[in-house]
Amino acid sequence: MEVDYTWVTSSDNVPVQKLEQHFRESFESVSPEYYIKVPGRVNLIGEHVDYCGYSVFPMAIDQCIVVAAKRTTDRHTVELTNLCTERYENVSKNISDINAESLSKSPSWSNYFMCGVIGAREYLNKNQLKAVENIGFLFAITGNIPESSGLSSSSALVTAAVMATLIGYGVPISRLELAEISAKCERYIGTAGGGMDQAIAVNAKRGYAARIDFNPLAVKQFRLPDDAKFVVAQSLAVKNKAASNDFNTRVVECRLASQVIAKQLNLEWKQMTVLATLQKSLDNTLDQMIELVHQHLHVDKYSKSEVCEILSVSKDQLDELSLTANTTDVTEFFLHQRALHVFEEAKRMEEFCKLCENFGAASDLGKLMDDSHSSLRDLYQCSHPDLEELVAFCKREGAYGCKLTGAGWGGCVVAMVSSDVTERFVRSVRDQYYANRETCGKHIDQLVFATSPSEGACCIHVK
Ligand code: ADP
Ligand code: NG1
Ligand code: MG
Repeated sequence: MEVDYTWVTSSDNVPVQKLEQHFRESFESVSPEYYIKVPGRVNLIGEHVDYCGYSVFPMAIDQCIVVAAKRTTDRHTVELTNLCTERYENVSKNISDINAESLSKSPSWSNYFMCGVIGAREYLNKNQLKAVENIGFLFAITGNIPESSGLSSSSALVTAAVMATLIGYGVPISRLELAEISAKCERYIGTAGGGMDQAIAVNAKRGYAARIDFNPLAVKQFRLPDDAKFVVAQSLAVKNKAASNDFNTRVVECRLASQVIAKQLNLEWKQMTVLATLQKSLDNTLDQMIELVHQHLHVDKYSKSEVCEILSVSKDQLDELSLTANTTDVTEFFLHQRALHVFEEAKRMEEFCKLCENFGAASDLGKLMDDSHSSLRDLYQCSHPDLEELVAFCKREGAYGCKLTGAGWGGCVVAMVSSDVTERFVRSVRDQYYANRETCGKHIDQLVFATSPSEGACCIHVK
């Protein structure tokens, strides 16, 4: 059987030919029927605001997850094998044994994939489920998105799993719906994320960054300035977001900030689960929301008892109403700082979009990225010493702006540099920044690379 590999040629180093071979070796010499490719992303601005209901500005990158797939009719199992590393063990599960509750127990690679399988099955109605009851799957996975580095390897994997399952079942879905169900089912792993990663992975267009709005989900394509390029570099510190409660603590702090302000304003505070809902119900501007933060949230940390007292609830009630399963033991919350970051970052995102629309100066865009990073470090406290060193290096080398991208606590930075000097810039990071650092055997081209907006997810059927 002939496979046309040209659809992945833009994704350097994705060994699709090897994947096909690995598939055949793993699954009794049968060949894949179809392939799914889903890209990672870099977020230019609007960091840690999607789960508060605010808009973001990411673009897809060339690095991607690729799944080779075949349906089976003689067994009702999902069989997984992964070419990336031996750490990712083979897994075989009966489809009826996969359930959402068990997935948050461990953020293993296969559990991310199973989130997608469940997400796809939840999309089916009863009749459709009955019609596919004898279908099982063989899946082989590879990819080159640096994992746990803020480039959204997790969402590319989950979204690919949703697509691979729905396509196998022959169930059509719109791109917006696909993004929404992929975001929902990734939460089964335990992280209470927003929908940025899945929305861009599915809706990206080559050559465009996108502004993504939520509630309802909407995607608007944006041209980036011609005179600037974006360079991604790894700090070498990794952070799996589902392995600690740091990410969810931020989500919860934003929720509590919203509810504490709402209570003080005599609003229905239980409904104010995200900051954007509070803003909407007050019909306020972002500047007015910033004012409210200063008026109603103190800078010192809040204890859990203090939050309970303000909201007039017991600790158990607070756990139930506002916290996630892995944040019930958190004892202190920084509400002022987190809410201030979100409202100011939402403003920066709006300014960034306006500048892109009006062909604004690259230096002004860069300044917004710098301010975003400072806020993530100082107010949101999700930077890392290695990220700080890398940001400082990029700024010294002349980047217009530089910030951490994704959730932080490690992972990558994105630097905006003049198109004329991109090659020189990448060379300096490569030759000077990484020269004396332990790079854990990673290829230098994976550590730092210039990137331009890539295409969203696609499926290729083998002829
Ligand atoms: P990211 O910022 O990359 O999205 P996350 O902490 O959200 O980081 O998710 C990282 C996890 O996603 C990894 O620990 C692994 O379980 C899974 N993952 C990422 N890439 C792959 C891959 N190529 N194959 C299998 N699992 C992967
Ligand atoms: P990463 O770091 O790529 O896992 C996470 C969230 C995003 C967003 C960013 C911060 C998930 C799946 N992803 O991305 O929704 O909140 O952090 O802007 O939860
Ligand atoms: Mg992720």
